[in-house]
Amino acid sequence: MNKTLLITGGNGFIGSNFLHYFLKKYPDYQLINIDKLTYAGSTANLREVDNFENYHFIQGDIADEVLIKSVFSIYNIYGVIHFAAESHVDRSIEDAASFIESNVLGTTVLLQAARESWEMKGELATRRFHHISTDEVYGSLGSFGKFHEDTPYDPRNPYSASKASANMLVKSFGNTYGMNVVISSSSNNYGPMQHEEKLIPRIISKSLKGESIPVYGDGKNVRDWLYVQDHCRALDLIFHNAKPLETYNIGGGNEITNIELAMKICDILDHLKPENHSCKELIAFTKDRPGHDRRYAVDDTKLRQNLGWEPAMDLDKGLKNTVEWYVEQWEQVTQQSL
Ligand code: NAD
Ligand code: TDX
Repeated sequence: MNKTLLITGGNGFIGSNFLHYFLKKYPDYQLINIDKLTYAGSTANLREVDNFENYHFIQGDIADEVLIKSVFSIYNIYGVIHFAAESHVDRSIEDAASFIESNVLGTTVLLQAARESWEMKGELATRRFHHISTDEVYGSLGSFGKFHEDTPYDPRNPYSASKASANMLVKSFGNTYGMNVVISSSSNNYGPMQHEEKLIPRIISKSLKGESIPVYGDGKNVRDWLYVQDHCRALDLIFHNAKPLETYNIGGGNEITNIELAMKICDILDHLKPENHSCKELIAFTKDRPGHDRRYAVDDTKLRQNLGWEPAMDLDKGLKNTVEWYVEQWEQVTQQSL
């Protein structure tokens, strides 16, 4: 049977990597991508799959109730995989409003439209709503321990507060209406097509431009890096196999401090572009992010044991692939402007 899935935020970093992966793996699914094309959404990210017969694009806002309800009435949506969100912590610290609008209200509009449509068809318990969430909802760790699926939420910045709110709304639709919802909470993703505002692409682009590379505070905050393709494989397994109302954590198994990560990227860049500035000399410690979470790490034993997933990408190789991808993009742009 041809199934139609609604993907939200497919022009962003993870959504576009997921669409590449899913469109090729499942030619029998029809995928509808709804994306507002904010500053973070890029049509270039989907150039390669744009004219696939099983892909359709709608430019629109998930918080637009009329639009979302009409999507559910026109298409027979079998499942929703919900990526769309304002995703950058620093921006949420500057102004939280768009995070509430897209992440909290937008998620609620989607849940409500899916519920109404699926209830009418008598399929509320069988069709699936998958919310893509983050380990940031659990708060900040000290030197030891990891977040588990049942760790209480303790979001500490407006972005993570909006994602925790969205998670709770998703769970409430499962509990209250018997909707078939699942949540996956992953650690920091990296790989091609990520926006330059995020740490890894920022280090690369600043270095290529010969500009100072800002490392916040003492640079010893720890993140656990997950290659985006490994995340996509986990999402595939979770969407197809998780039980209703389950949460799965997804980790990379690559905990590293920001400064050690910056050094690794600089080593790769200095090797690839020896004619450029020394990347390491561009690193500058700056004022810390307010309320900066110290360490994130997730325990993803449940995903490994129940669904047989494990990350395939080694951090050094993943970083090399990522740096090479950005350097190639950079070279294309600079050649075009000559
Ligand atoms: P991104 O910022 O790169 O992309 C977000 C996409 O959503 C963009 O294409 C944007 O145009 C779209 N969008 C934003 N608001 C919208 C709205 N109101 N209506 C329709 N489209 C809208 O984000 P990302 O890094 O790809 O993250 C995707 C999801 O994964 C988010 O929900 C994020 O919270 C979650 N997540 C991200 C990471 C990470 O490391 N990047 C880790 C864990 C979880
Ligand atoms: O210029 C920088 N310098 C710096 O030191 C930037 C942009 C970041 N940092 C630090 C802050 C963090 O400790 O690097 C770390 C990573 O920062 P981000 O790339 O902004 O990611 P983070 O805040 O950890 O959040 C990310 O992971 C969880 C994503 O942006 C979220 O969408 C996801 O939910």
